[in-house]
Amino acid sequence: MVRPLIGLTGGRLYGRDIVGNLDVLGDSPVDIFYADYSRAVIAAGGIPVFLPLELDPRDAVDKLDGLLLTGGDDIAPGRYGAELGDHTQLPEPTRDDYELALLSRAAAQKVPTLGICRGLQLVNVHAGGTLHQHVPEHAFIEQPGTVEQHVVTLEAGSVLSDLYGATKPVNSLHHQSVATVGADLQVTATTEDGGVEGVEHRELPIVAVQWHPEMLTTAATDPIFRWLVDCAGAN
Ligand SMILES: [Mn+2]
Repeated sequence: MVRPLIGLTGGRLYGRDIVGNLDVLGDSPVDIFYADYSRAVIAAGGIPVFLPLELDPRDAVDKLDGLLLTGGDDIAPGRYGAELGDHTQLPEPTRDDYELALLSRAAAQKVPTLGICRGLQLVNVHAGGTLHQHVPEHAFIEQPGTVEQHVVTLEAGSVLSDLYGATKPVNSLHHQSVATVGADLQVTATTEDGGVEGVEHRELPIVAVQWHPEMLTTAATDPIFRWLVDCAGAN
């Protein structure tokens, strides 16, 4: 079997952000992604491909079998009609533009897509939904990402319940969350406090989770990466 190509999004730093770098490289862009994502994709049988921000999103998606929208900084609130909140990070218009365009192309081409954390929020904003800009009670950023912080309840009959069963303990490293749900999305994972932790598109192969499966100790066998790779392989 040919291993499917899975595109990974990431962030951008500069040489000056990297400890010990040479001054001459201070203004040089450095594209980054967390290897937990690529490791999980490899373990699930896929070939991860990093997607640089300058790559035409249509060219990228048309070569890919699947897309993984990864975690990262906050989406600019203007994307969902809100003002910048006191606790919201400054906008990164290039990454927002790029990932929204990737998702548009993936949806148009029915390319299987998994969103994680920021990726879930992006799926929701892309569908016209909005975000709560600060939910500190879900931001357990002082503890390792391997620690399960709360349980999510999965909607019967959904992809997520097929993968995990009725409930699942998860980590929680996010300070934003879904407020109003976008068009054609179904909420399929929730917390006791009413938080949205998983959404699925009603017609397209798009699944997104608010937790970080790639950081849990079970990452190498987490069925959500197998779902992405299997759907991508069948695409
Ligand atoms: Mn949470």
